[in-house]
Amino acid sequence: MRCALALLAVLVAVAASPAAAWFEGFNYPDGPLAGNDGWYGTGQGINVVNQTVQIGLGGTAFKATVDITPITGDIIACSLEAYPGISSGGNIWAAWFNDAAGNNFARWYGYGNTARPRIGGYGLVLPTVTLVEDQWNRLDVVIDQVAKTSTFYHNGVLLGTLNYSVSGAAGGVGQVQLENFGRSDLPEDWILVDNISVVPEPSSLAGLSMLALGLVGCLRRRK
Ligand SMILES: [Ca+2]
Repeated sequence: MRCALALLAVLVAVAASPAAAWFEGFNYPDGPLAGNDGWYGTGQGINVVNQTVQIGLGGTAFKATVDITPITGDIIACSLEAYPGISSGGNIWAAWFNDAAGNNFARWYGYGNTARPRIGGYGLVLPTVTLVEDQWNRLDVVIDQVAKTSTFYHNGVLLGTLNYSVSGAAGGVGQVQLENFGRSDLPEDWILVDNISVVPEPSSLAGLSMLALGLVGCLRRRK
């Protein structure tokens, strides 16, 4: 029942918004992510593996980018799932949620088994979170375009809020990026990412964002 209510909340939120939600499940053939359905970028180490994306294993430093029809609204929820892989203690990956011009609203970055909230390349960070091993972890960001803040969650637990105004991001989320740091000194380190979504919510329904977050946990995970 709780799932049904959460699903209804999401459907209402999406239906009431002028912009559609965006979802990426990486249902592509194994191989480089770039080249599939709008994803671009040149480098090695961001690959589709069994309909998820594996980042790391050395490779080269680059970002796989997709430009999307901007998701607008006072409140925008951005989510992804991450499965921790081998970590040697050096940062190897990042996921960026940007505006159409590439200015950053929020990003995650970390080792193969950690994630840390940050704004762009600025020194605005929250403490590092260790991902739960042997399972998919949910990472959510709720962007408030009025307050210019991004609030981060790990598996539904509030991590904190950062103000992104320094980046100049505006106009909604228009670009998503996955980054491989190209750590040739950490050739075995990796992480999996899947099910990235960007969902607009009118401010009048902002309170429903938590229900939407709960929905993800209710849904049986798809490949
Ligand atoms: Ca998938």
